[in-house]
Amino acid sequence: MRFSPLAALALLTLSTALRADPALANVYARSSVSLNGKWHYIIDPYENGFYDYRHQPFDAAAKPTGGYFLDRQPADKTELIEYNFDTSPSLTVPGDWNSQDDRLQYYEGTVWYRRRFDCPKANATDRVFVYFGAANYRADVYLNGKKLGTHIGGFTPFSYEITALVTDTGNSLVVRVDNKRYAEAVPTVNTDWWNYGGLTRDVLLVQTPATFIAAQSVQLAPGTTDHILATVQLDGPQKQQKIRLTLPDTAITAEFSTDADGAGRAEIPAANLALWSPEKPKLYSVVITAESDRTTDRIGFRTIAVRGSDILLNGRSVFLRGICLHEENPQRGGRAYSVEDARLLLGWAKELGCNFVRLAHYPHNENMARVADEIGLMLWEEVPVYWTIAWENAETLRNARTQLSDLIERDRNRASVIVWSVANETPVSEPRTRFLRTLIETARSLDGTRLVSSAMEVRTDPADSTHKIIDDPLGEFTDLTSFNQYVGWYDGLPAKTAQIRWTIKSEKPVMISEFGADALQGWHADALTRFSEEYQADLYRQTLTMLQKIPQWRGATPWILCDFRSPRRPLPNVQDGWNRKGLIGENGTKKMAFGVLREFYDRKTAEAAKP
Ligand code: GCB
Repeated sequence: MRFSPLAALALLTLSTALRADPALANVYARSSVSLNGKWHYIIDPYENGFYDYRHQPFDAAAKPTGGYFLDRQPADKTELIEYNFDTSPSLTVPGDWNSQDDRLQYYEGTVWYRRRFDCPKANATDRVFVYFGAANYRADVYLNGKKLGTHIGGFTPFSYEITALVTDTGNSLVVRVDNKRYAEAVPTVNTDWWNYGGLTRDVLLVQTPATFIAAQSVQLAPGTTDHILATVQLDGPQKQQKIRLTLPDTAITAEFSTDADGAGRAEIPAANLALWSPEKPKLYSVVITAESDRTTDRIGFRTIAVRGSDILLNGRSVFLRGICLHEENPQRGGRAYSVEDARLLLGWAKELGCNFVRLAHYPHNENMARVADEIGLMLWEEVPVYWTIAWENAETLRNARTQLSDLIERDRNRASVIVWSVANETPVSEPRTRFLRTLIETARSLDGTRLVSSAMEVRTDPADSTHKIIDDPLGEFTDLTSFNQYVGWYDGLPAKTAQIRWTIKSEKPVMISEFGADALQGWHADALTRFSEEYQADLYRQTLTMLQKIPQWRGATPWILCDFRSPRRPLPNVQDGWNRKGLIGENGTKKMAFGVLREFYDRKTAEAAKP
């Protein structure tokens, strides 16, 4: 498809009318058309799509024979001329490109996606948005040749309003996705997971009324279990509206108004709510009706707090029987994205006896939190501030804050989410602590009702390798003392666990955010042979014994539920590109250590059930 210069001019005029895009929270409750499915793609490692045509005599009438699409304004890249996508092959969206095309397994660079669609409007005044669940890492989005914007960050949702650009038929949506790694990016160049590229989550065409409910929060009012605090944000010309909120299964109902900025807020008496817990994951339907729009959601109500060394769920001390998870479906291969994937992964966590899951190391897709709400699992959600980050780069901080805020905005109504984590294993330094404190403040200012933490590191006494000290200065600002420790794997053999002495000054609850050992599923040897199932099972047994000596110990998320792909793991015939610390192998078969942890969690469950 090509645009005449005249059409391009018309688009430029329209673009000045395009406004910043409001958030599209609770998107799955909206009327939408899925743009999932087959998208044509072109692999472009040399960025030829941004070839500067101005250096060539450009004749709009001439049909180019070479090249496929060219950007006529490389400086701001606002105009895209498309050529022959139609003859290119297609990738399935959602889905990472690495597991769909052998040429792309290790690819890190640019791929151009194109999809055509029709968009008949239900009402002439409706607004239209294109919504992306995520694209890793950078996405430049063009509709009908006109640039909509650029999004940075591989795991958070974004949308663009296309009301003024979209036509009833024959629209062309082009997305350039680039998953190159950069030192100043979040995450940085160094990680221990596969850098899956592409349009990895749902793409939706969303229609809303002219003024619509752009964001809402419906949660227990802080410090209470009998009041709901509701906030609503309208977007559109008709900012002042009457809002009605109801929980149709109850007598709870409230009316309030939005102000001149479209913001509304009400504290609503809500006696006798059944509180959400992993044992009884009660969700209420919540209906918000404005004069011009209506949304529904299913929301659970619970409290989470820390008192001394205890984590209190609905006022009762709880032990977090957890496990870590990467967003990967080991059986199918590639990134997980669907409700079915969430049911598979979280179903395994349930089978393990968990009441808690750490979604490492970046925001997982929204289905994970929704399924966790439904089946009863508490969650730790995290942003990819991992290992080393450009701590002194202001743009890096802005990027990390945006990823964190977008995650909080997306999942703030999910009862399952109890912890926002701002980082993983970041070596202590002043600039790093300053950076992470800013993120902690961001999380607290957006959501004062959840715990905030970070997976910290252990320090070994230089004079005694069995003396472990937890004194990361960041711990002063987090709600939990959470740290990763690998005694018995990266630090001696499992028997060393029996000698460990801990110095943990803080009284806060200790949450062991990682421990573990690699094991190749199906490979058996004695308990001292690394990579055998026996070694891993023994490490689990001995580590659990060691941790019970920590008086403030209130939970663990061992590393990790399933084996996952990682380019850092090349050991032939053992790793073959997989991190083998899963309790479940790459084919979905459970290893011996799965049983060890399940037994321990069953005991913990039985203890908790005692009056
Ligand atoms: C860690 C990291 C995790 C790694 C794991 C390992 O400490 O937090 O991302 O995958 O160790 O297997 O070494």
